[in-house]
Amino acid sequence: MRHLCHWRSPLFAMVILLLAGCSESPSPTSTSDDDSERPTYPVTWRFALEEIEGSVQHRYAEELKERIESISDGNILIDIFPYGSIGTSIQLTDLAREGSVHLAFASPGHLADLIPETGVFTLHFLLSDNEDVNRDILASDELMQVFTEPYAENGLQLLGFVPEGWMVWTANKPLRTPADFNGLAIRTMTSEIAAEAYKAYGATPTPTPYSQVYSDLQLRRIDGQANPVFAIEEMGFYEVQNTMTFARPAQFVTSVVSNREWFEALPDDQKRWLEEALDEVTPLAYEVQAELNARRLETIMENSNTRIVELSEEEREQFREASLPVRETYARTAGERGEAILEQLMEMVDEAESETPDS
Ligand code: 6CS
Repeated sequence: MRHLCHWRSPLFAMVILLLAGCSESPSPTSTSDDDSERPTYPVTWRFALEEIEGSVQHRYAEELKERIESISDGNILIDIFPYGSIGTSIQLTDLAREGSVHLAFASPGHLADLIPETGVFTLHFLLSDNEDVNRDILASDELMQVFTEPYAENGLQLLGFVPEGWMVWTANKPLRTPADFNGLAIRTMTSEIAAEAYKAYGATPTPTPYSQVYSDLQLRRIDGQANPVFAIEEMGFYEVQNTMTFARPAQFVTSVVSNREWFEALPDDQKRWLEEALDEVTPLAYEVQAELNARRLETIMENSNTRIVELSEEEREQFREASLPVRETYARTAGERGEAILEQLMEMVDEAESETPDS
């Protein structure tokens, strides 16, 4: 596994104190359009990642940093905090909500206990099998609009959704049918709805922070986990699992967020720089994930004897059927607004697929 520093340490506590108290950046609420209150440039924005260096999120953050620093003529600097430097996904979301970091990634698999509507992205066989269809839906203003309020109610400004590739199951055996999950202790992301997806297959879901997955697999405290290929490679999960099953149950979707008050108080030029940079980075991130997922599968195959299992459409269909009741669980927990989002997403997928020749 690549370097991952541990945050349950005095160093972590110190970093949090530094973030909270000793910044040269304006506090999230201190900027204004009034010239007399304009920040003294350069201003530093802190961007917290749920993934380590070299990951999709890291590449996204580097591209954003390059663009912001260039559009702003060096007036805005971005400090990137890769995973392991300041906390787990849930801790990063808390830091963004309180304004200690300005920007962060917040993946629905962890976020859905706080914002139940986002749990829709943990549902299996909901989005299209066509990744381009999913890319366009996830980048659409229509989808952004329905999620803006649920994020805002929790102190967050939603800045975009980013797909990071198909979830791939790893275990020490192929997972060809729901029966293969029977009693399997599978690590899931930490929200309840993320666990429900695997309960539906008869598994024993074990919600666990990302940083703990490698050691839990190694110690046989869990039997399997799900993540995109790039993550399986960079986190070393393939070193402690012998089989990867490609069932394409769902895309790994994450969201980019900022502290809401900070975003609303940004001077117009800074807001424009941020929005312009985000618009440029989103399509690029899609290419980055495709390239990283393909290249890292080769790395895994070169460096190990990992068995690769690709499910047939008939095999996938059994999982699709078993997954459907979880949509009702989602609708119950995410309420009326969540249910409306689920229906809207299904309609968007149907419509986009009917307009896409090869889907
Ligand atoms: O499995 C997880 O928890 C993590 N997986 C990825 C690909 N990104 C961040 C997330 O926390």
